[in-house]
Parts: sequence; structure tokens; C-alpha cells
Amino acid sequence: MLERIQDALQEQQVAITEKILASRGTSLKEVKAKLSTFRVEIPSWGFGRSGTRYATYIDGTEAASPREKLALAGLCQRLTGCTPAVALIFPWDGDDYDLIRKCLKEEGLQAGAVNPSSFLPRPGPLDYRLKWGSLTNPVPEVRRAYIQHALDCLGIMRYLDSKTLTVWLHDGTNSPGQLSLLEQTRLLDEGAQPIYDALRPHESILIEYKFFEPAFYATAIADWGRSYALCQRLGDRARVLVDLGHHPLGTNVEQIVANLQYFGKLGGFHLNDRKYADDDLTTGSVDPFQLFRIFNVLVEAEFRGLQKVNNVVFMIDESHYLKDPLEEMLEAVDSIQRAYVQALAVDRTRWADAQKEGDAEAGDQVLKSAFFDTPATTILQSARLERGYPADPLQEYRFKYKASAKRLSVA
Ligand code: PSV
Ligand code: MN
Repeated sequence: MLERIQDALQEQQVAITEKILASRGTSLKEVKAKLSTFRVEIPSWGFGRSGTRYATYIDGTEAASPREKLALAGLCQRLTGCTPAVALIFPWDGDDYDLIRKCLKEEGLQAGAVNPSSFLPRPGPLDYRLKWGSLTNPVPEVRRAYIQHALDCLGIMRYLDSKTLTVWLHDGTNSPGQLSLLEQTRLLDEGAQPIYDALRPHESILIEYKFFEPAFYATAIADWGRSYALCQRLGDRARVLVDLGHHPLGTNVEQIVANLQYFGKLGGFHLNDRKYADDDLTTGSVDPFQLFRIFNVLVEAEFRGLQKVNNVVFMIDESHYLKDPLEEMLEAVDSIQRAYVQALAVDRTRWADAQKEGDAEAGDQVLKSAFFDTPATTILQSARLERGYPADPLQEYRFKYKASAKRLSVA
């Protein structure tokens, strides 16, 4: 009886949703078709436990090894159907590339972007001297060793069948006397060239920027302008990577996205949320409206023929300090899909008319109505069920899988 009522209710919700979407110039079929090809890469490091400089609280829900991380990534894909690729970072993910390849295969996953780590000290020339940077390190031996590490990562990429190298450099200075700013920028451009030159035609490099941390005076790639200039100089296969947490507070991130798309240089995203700095919080947990505004630009760019949404690499870059990492990942994926659905439901004709008429109020109402009034939950649930995935992946995980998982006490 209860089931019949639920089915009838769902039918009614779907019928209302069809009407709402039709009134906005689209349809449930179109939105579901877009959703079915939409993919988000999940990071291996996002399944571990992160901490602050005060403590790291291990509670048994985090993965401790590359194998465990990939097992959770596999479960994430089985629950969502939209996270088939895992971004990897070396040497954080170890050096057993055979094991990684085997685990990916066993879990039905692909390798996503490969990140050479510039910041992690290790035996050899990339030791404590990395504190002076990688490509912009004043010591030539360290610079050469980092370039070699990036080239080794290209080799790993090929071995794992990935096509994207993502580069973030922790390089920068903490005081004006540490390194000439002109020297810093010269070393950056010169050092990046041999890495770019080693790419094969079907491979690409995405270059991330961040305005501070760990450098507090002058980060080498501090903003999208510097990343853009570097990519422009390197060539077509270099594009900018926008990490949502890497801007000063108040920055209009969606405008950066629009500019990069207009100039053909948007490569992808590291999705997360933030309140104060590079907080790496769950995507959409603090400011889902910003996420929607970004997706609104992405959908419009596709509409204008500038860049297809599926040509952008969406990656999650979060660090999980409190919650169960897989739960946070599922929450993030849901928020990202939701923002995409809301953006697909923007009435583009009405918005264009409002702009032409100089009616900012009407324009804002179009966007707000897409954000607040789109029945995103109904759309997402019916799209997931249709593809054979659980309607609510987070609840499915909680009640089907997690109940039997072991929990350690807080260490
Ligand atoms: C730097 O803060 C960063 O965003 C880069 O993408 C790193 O690779 C990643 O975080 C490590 O968590
Ligand atoms: Mn990042």
C-alpha cells in the first residue's frame, strides 16, 4: 500500500518536473541525457584522512593504503555511476604502479589526471631543499630533479592509460629578499617548457594557481593570469586548472571561468568549498549558489559553442578532516550534479530577453528560479534509477555498506 502511494507521488513529481522544465525551454529527457554523460574525477587523496597542524583524527572510515583508497573509489563509482576515473598524486600514492593498475582494473576504474607532487620531500635532490621551491628553486640540481619527476609522472600516466598531467607548484617566497620576482618568473617559464615538450599529441597539461600557502609573500603561480600566460606560452595542450579554494575571499570565480572559456584556456576544476582560505571543504557545502553560478557559465559556454561541458575536466580536490571521506565524496558528487541540473534548467531565452531589455530584476529572477525552484532531487533520483544506480547514493552507503564497516576509536 505504502509503496503504491510512493509510486503515485513520484509519478506526480515527475509530471510536475516535466512541466517546469518545458516552461524553461528544456525537457526532462534532455537534462537526463546531459547527466548521463557527465563525469567527475575523484582524488585518491580524498579517501584518506587529513588533519590540521594540531592533529589528525583516525576513526576507521578512512583508507590507509593505495589499495584501500581505490576500493573506496570503486564503491563511489558503483553508487553514483558518474565517477569512473581517479586522480592520482605521486609519490603520495606510492611507487607500486603495477598494484595501482591492478586495483583500478579490479574496481572497474580508470586512471584520471596524474599529479606530480612538488612539495613532498624525499630522498635525493628533492629533499628538504624543496622548501625553496621546485621549478623556481635557485639550486639547478633541484630544478632538474623536479623536471625529471614530472617526466617520470608522464611515464606513469602512460602506463596507467591516463591522458592528463595536472601541475600545482608550491613554489614561492616568504620575503622580498628571498628571490628576485623577475628571476622567479623566468625560472617558471623555462622550467615548464621541457615538461610540455614531452607531451604527446593526445595528452594535455593543466596548470593550477593558488594565491598563497605555503608561500606567504609571492607565490610563483599566484593567479589565473599567471597560469594563463604560462599556458599561452607553452601551447594548445596547456590549459588552466581552477581550484575553487585558491582565490582571495570575494573573488568572482565564475567571471574567471567565463574569461578562460572565452579565451579557450579553461582546462578543468578542482572542486571543493571554502569559508576562509584553501579550506578544502565538501563541494557545495558552504556556498552552493556559487557552484550554480559557475555551472551556469559552463552551460552557457556550451550553448554559445565556446566549449562543451564534457570537454572540461571536473575533479574533486577535498581533504577530509571530520566526516567519513566516502560520505563527503558522495555529498560532493550530489552537489555537483545538482548544480549542473540547476544550470541546465535556466531559461536561456527569458534571461537573454531580460538582458536585452536592461531588466536586471527579471534576469536575477530567472537565475534564482533555476537555483531555488528546479526539482533537482526528483531529476537526479529518476536519472539515477533509470541508469540502475541507487536514487540516493549517500543513504545507500550509510544503510547498506557502512553498517557492517569496522570503526576504530579516535586516535
Ligand atoms: C594545493 O593546495 C592543491 O590544491 C593541489 O591541487 C595539490 O595537488 C592538492 O591541493 C593536494 O591536496
Ligand atoms: Mn587543487
